[in-house]
Amino acid sequence: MSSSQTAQAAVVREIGKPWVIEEVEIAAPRADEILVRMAGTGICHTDTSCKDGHFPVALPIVLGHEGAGVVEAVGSEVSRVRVGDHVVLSFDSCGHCRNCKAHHPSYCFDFYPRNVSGTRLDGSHTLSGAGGELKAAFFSQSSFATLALAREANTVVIDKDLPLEIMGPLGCGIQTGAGAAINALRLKQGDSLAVFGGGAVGLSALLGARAVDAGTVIVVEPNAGRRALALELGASHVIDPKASEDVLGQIRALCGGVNYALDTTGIPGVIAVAVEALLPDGMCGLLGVPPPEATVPANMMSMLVRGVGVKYIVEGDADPQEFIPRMAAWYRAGKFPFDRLIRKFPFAQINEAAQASLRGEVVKPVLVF
Ligand code: CXF
Ligand code: ZN
Repeated sequence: MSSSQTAQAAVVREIGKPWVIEEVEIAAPRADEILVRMAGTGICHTDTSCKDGHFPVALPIVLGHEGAGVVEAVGSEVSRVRVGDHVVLSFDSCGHCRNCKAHHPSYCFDFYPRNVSGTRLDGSHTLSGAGGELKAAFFSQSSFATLALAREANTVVIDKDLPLEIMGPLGCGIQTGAGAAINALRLKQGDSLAVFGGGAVGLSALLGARAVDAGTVIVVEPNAGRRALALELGASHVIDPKASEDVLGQIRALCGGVNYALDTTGIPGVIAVAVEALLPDGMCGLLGVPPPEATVPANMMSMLVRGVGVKYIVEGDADPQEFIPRMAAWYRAGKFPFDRLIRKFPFAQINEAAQASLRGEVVKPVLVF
């Protein structure tokens, strides 16, 4: 494929305004790029945060970073991915910095330029539309479009018998939650975990904890439907933070405290409770996008006497090439029912899908093409 093609893409032209589906021109794949025809793509909270101005990106931009589809063309230097392959697109990484070499690509020293700058690393644009060039290459994909350009590093080949339309969220939201529990916190059989926020990331942490046979898992979530789903997916206990002033007291009453905590809310007051709920040698992982001015609200003396820690975890500290097939295998074996989180919407209903998720009616919206 040596020339550009026409595609349909959801464009953000103004912060806080709805996505508008427009005709765009997508560049032909370069030697190290892969052109993918989208089958389905998840909406992650980060996409909505970018659209609504809570996470800064240059405009106008095509977002989308949980794509799944069929490979339509590959550049001359691509060796591992072939035309016709079914793929999940994840985040991009350089492959040669200290952290990439150690198989921690989500801490790639080039993570931000490769994933959120809106252009290729050399500053060139991959999409243009009415009025000129568009920011795109979001997570080296911009998958809110019928066609996406990816790189070998963020393209994961999956088996053709898997339900391609719903596989995209394994590339970010589900990997972020499950990976945080499994790769970053290294939850072991019997370990206890408290998850703050029962959205897609929090419930994926629960799924991950169950896949590795963790012990008590408590989900703290104000939405009754999500609490009910958490129980169906194997939570030991759920807590409604709106019904009680004392979530910390409730956690202590249930199990004395937890080995690990994961915050998916980014809310300082919630994080303060998560850190206090830790038993000695515990660790609290932070996953939520915080308000820009927020600082970590932890009492250092209280942390010292228990020897506990707090750490931001990016993309579940996962190597997508290894972790996505692992989650897919668990799914096939019935040990990781991530499809329970998903509701499909036609691509044209991208705004309705995002709204339904923000209202708490849908955990993980997936746009299908
Ligand atoms: C994002 C969160 C914001 C920083 C980049 C990674 N994770 C998933 O969407
Ligand atoms: Zn995401």
